[in-house]
Amino acid sequence: MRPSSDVAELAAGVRAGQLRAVARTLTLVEDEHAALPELMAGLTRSVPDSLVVGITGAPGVGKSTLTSALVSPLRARGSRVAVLAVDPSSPLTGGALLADRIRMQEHALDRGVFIRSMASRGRLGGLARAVPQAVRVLLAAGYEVVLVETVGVGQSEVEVARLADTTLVLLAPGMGDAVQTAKAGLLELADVLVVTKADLPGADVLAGDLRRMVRLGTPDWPPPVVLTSATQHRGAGEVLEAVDAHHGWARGTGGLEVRRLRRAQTEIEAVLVEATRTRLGPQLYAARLERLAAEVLDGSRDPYDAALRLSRPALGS
Ligand SMILES: Nc1nc2c(ncn2[C@@H]2O[C@H](COP(=O)(O)OP(=O)(O)O)[C@@H](O)[C@H]2O)c(=O)[nH]1
Ligand SMILES: [Mg+2]
Repeated sequence: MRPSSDVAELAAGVRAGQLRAVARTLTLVEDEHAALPELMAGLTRSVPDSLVVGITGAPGVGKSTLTSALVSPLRARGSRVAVLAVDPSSPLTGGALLADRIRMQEHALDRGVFIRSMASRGRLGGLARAVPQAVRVLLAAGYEVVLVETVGVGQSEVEVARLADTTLVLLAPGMGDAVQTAKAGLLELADVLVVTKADLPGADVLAGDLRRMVRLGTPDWPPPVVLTSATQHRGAGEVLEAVDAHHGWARGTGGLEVRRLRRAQTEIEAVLVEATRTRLGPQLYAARLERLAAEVLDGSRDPYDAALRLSRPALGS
C-alpha cells in the first residue's frame, strides 16, 4: 500500500463504515505502518456524542462475559458498538482471546457490532499510541460506543483503561479482596466498580467492603458498586445505567473533556516516540537506546543528553 490514492480510498472506506476497510486500517495501526500519518489525516473527526468504556480486571474475572452482555442493551438503544480486546502480550494469551471470541459470538452476525482483538507486539508504550488510534478509527467508522477490554491489570493495561471516558474495574469473589484492590490503585482508577459472579458466595461481602472503601476516600465521584451475574443474566443493565450516570456527571463537570484531552496528549507523545523509532529504523533505534542506556548507567552521559541524542540522530552518538 503506497500510492496516496490507496490511502485515500482506505480512509473513505473507513468513513463509510466498510468492515474490511476498518479491519485493514486496524491492522495498519497495529503494525505501525508507514502510511499511518497520511491515513490518520483522513480520519480526523470530532465525535462528541461518543462513549468509550474501559473494562479492566484480572484475567478470568469476567470481562469478556460482561462486555458481551453490555452489547445487547447498547444495541437495543440504537448504538453501533465496537469491542476492542487489547492484548499486550499476544503469543501467550492467544487462548484467552480465542475464548473471548467465542463468548462474544452471539453478536457475530450483527452488522452493528464490530469485535476485534489487538496486540501491541510487546512494545512498551505501543499501546499508548495504538489504542487511542484504534478508538479514533472506530469512531470515524461510525461506532459511537467503543468498549475497550484489557487482558489483565498490569501497568500497561491500567494506562489503557485510563484513556477511556469511563472505566469499569471488575472484581469477583475469591479473586482478591477490597484491600488488595485499593492497594493496587484500582479504586482510584474505577468510575464504576463491578462485582462479577454474584452467583458465587462472597459477592455481597466483597461489594460491602468495596462500598466502605469508596466512602473512606471521599472522591468527587464515588464509584458505584454494581453486582452482576452472567449465569443469572442480571446486572448488565445496572452497569450500563452506572456508566451513563458517570458519563453524564463527567460531561457536566468538564471531567470528560479533561480525559479526552489526556487521550489525545498520550497519543501525541506516543507518536513522537514512535516517529523517532521509525526514522531510525527499529534495529538502529533499539541499538542506540541500549548503548545510551549503558552510558547513562555508567555515568558517562546524563539522561537528558541521551534523550536528545536518541531523538536527533544528526548529533551522532
Ligand atoms: N459463575 C459465574 N461465572 C462467570 C460469570 N461471568 C463469567 N464467568 C466465567 O468466568 C470465566 C472467565 O470469564 P471471562 O469473561 O472470559 O473473563 P475475562 O478473562 O476477564 O475476560 C468463564 O469461564 C466464564 O464463564 C458469572 O457471572 N458467574
Ligand atoms: Mg477476556
